[in-house]
Parts: sequence; C-alpha cells; structure tokens
Amino acid sequence: MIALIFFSVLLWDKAEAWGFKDGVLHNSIWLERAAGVYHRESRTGKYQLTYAEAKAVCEYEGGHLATYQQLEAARKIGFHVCAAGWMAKGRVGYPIVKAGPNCGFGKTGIVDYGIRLNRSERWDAYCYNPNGKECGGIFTDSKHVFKSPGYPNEYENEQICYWHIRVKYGQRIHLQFLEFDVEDDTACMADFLEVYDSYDDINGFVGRFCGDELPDDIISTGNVMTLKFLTDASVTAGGFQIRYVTMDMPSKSGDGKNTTSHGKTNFLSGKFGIM
Ligand SMILES: [Ca+2]
Repeated sequence: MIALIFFSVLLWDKAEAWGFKDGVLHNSIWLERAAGVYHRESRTGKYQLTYAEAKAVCEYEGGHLATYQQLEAARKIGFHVCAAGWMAKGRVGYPIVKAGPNCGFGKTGIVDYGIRLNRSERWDAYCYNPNGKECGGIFTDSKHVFKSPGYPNEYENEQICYWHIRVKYGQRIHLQFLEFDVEDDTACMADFLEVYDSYDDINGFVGRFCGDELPDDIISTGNVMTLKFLTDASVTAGGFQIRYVTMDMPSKSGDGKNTTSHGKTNFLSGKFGIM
C-alpha cells in the first residue's frame, strides 16, 4: 500500500511537470469512438473542462480537439454521445444519431451550441486522434483478443492507450496474457500496462506490469475492467497480446481490499457492477 502511494505521488509529480491541472490527467473514460473522434470527460465528472483543459486533454493523448466536420464525419458512421463537448476553435456541441426526447431535442445531427465567447465555461471534450486507431478501444463482446499498437511490431514511444471492457451485468472478465514484452525497469515507470478492476483508471487498481514475464491471469470482481498502456519517450519493446473471456459467476463476497491468489490466477474479491 505504501509502495502504491509512493508511485501515485511519483506519477502526480510527473503529471504536474507536464502542466496538467488536477482532475485532468487521470481521466480515461472513452465512452465512444469513431473515425478518430472520441469523447472525453473530466475524471471529476461531466462538464468540468474549460476550453484550455479540454485542449490539453486531447493534446496529451497525441491528438487535438475535433473540428465540427470531424465530429460530423464520426456521427455519420454512428458516433452518438449525449453530452456537449468542446471542439476546435471554442465551439461546443454533441453528435446525435438516434433522435430521442431526452437528448438532442428530438433531432439528429450535431447539436451546435456555437462558438463560445466564455472559454471558462465547463463542458466535456471531443478529441480527434487519427493515429490512435489501434490504440485502445471499448469491448463488449463475450471474448476478444487485443494487442499493443502495431503488434507484432514493437509499440511506439509516447503512447497512451485505454481499453475498456464491459460485459453483461453479472458476468466477470477473465484476462489472460498471451504475449508480454514491455520495457523493463524496477518500478515500471518507463513503459507500463496497468490493470484496473473498474471502468476508469482511478478506482480498483490491480497492478502495473512491465518486463517480459507473463503476468498471471486476472479475474474481475464485476463486469467492467480498464487497461491503460503508457510509454515514455525512449526504448520500445515487443508489446503484448491479451485475451479476455467472460465467466458466468456469482460475485464472491470479500472485503474488497485484497487480491487473493489461487494458483496462477488473481481472483479479486469485492462486488460491484455497471449496467
Ligand atoms: Ca519506453
């Protein structure tokens, strides 16, 4: 636990060195994604980002705020988010594919709030990152194999990828590491893969992995899981392939604090879920 706090402090120092304000860096909720466009909200919740913060979030992840045209192109292939976010040039809006009474005033298209004169208003963000196509994703299938970007080639420097897995309520996720090779260092601070037993990278930290030893299997407590892959500015490695399968299993009761090992598998105790 002390080690964990220590790492958090280190990470936080690094975050501040990159110039990000509280509540922005660890935000990882990629709710939807299409045509290189994705939606972001602050880790403190909906509508918390100023224009400058929204811009910083997208740039930190290697992209920039989406233009109206990019958001519309994504909308045309099914990108639907019921939350207003900053776009390039201080514009605010959101993409509606399916008309509904509670969102978009019953219309489809980009609901456009126009260019905002007050850049301190707080909204979400719509980022555009065409190079991040292989990096991260949202999986709801009952099983899936995903890979580090570029695999089987080496991954690149300065990447940040999030994979969110959400299976049916009442099911659990069984992660199996098939291949694993990430730049090794003692504290896994250079490049690392982190696993979270939740739908963000704030709660439910399970572990940080690097090196070329295959991590043990991990089984979630609920129906969601998040993996975060971050690489620094130098030295790359082979990357990884990870498979998950769903398990029908009642949640085990537990104190929710400890990871218990059963052979080669980490069963996480505790219970929660997201519908
Ligand atoms: Ca590296």
